[in-house]
Amino acid sequence: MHEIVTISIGECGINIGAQFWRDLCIQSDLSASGHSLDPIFSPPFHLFEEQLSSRFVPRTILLDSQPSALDNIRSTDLGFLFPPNAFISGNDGTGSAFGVGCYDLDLIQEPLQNQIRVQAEKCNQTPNFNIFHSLGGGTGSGTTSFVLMHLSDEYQTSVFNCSVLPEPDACVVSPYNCILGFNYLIQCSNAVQCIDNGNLMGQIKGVREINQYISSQLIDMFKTEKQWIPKYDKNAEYDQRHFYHSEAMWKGENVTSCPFSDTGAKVIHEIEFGSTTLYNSAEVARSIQQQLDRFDLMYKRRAYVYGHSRCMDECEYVEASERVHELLEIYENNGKNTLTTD
Ligand SMILES: Nc1nc2c(ncn2[C@@H]2O[C@H](COP(=O)(O)OP(=O)(O)OP(=O)(O)O)[C@@H](O)[C@H]2O)c(=O)[nH]1
Ligand SMILES: [Mg+2]
Repeated sequence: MHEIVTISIGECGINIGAQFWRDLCIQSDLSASGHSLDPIFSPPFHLFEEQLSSRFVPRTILLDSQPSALDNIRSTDLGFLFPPNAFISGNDGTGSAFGVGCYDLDLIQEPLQNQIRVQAEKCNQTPNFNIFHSLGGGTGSGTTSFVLMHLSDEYQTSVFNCSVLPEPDACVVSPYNCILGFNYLIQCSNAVQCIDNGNLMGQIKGVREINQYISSQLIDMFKTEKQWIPKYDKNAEYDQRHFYHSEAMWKGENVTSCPFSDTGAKVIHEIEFGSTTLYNSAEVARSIQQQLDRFDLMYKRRAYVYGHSRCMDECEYVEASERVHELLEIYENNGKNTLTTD
């Protein structure tokens, strides 16, 4: 089985990553510093690297454009779980701008690329990658897009994204970040689990509790030996890939407490992992459509474009909108009569 290197990007990605590793340590009988509490039981080797004296270190990188979220993790007991070089941060943040997160990476680009290489070299074969991030933040959308391009250029392996869609009252430019980020997900990711923050916030009180819910799903998926992430195929034609990616666009739902189960959206594909079932259905398109509608409306008026477009070419807005429209058309055709927008 391929090892999996997990990259947490931006505040949301780092918070979800922290919850994921904390829960995984508990379930794997590891202390918060990664020491085995039960020598007979081994944690999943594809997620942890074993070091001397029964210590297990997550195969992970935590990355942000500013230090605060990383400092928070360092100040908890998890600060001992991750080695110092797993933390990579810039100084200034992105000001919620995709373009800054994607193209203005002076401080973090080299350490990031080095650390990805170091992690990959520790694996027996080229690892798969797993990225946790929001689509509403400038780092979560923009820097993730940079990482996706880098992985696609250098590693040609499978990439899974756990992508948190912005809630309706997220930052005003979040629809820009979201759709610009989707453009790269469609081109470079093999499977995307879309987490609908707005929907979850209506069902679960507290961000920590939401992260616990997300983490429980991710652990179900990643502990399994199932090779469920679609394989990278560098020879696939763009059209095939496009369809392939849309086939692999998941909306994670826990069958026992599924907030979306009564919508009647046609299920295109479904996978079960323990108590978690992932559905690929037209339902996911509804949340993306809402972001796209807001994106198109704002861009038509060029609202906030001036401040938001630092470092990037404006034609990316047009390209991103076209590509996401194309994706949603595929869903509309697959889940006829089920795709309605409010
Ligand atoms: N589920 C969940 N959502 C979060 C969390 N933290 C932030 N978000 C959501 O993420 C979006 C904001 O993105 P952030 O991750 O804070 O931004 P960033 O990636 O650090 O990018 P910057 O704009 O550069 O700060 C909003 O939709 C927030 O509601 C979290 O811990 N859990
Ligand atoms: Mg941030």
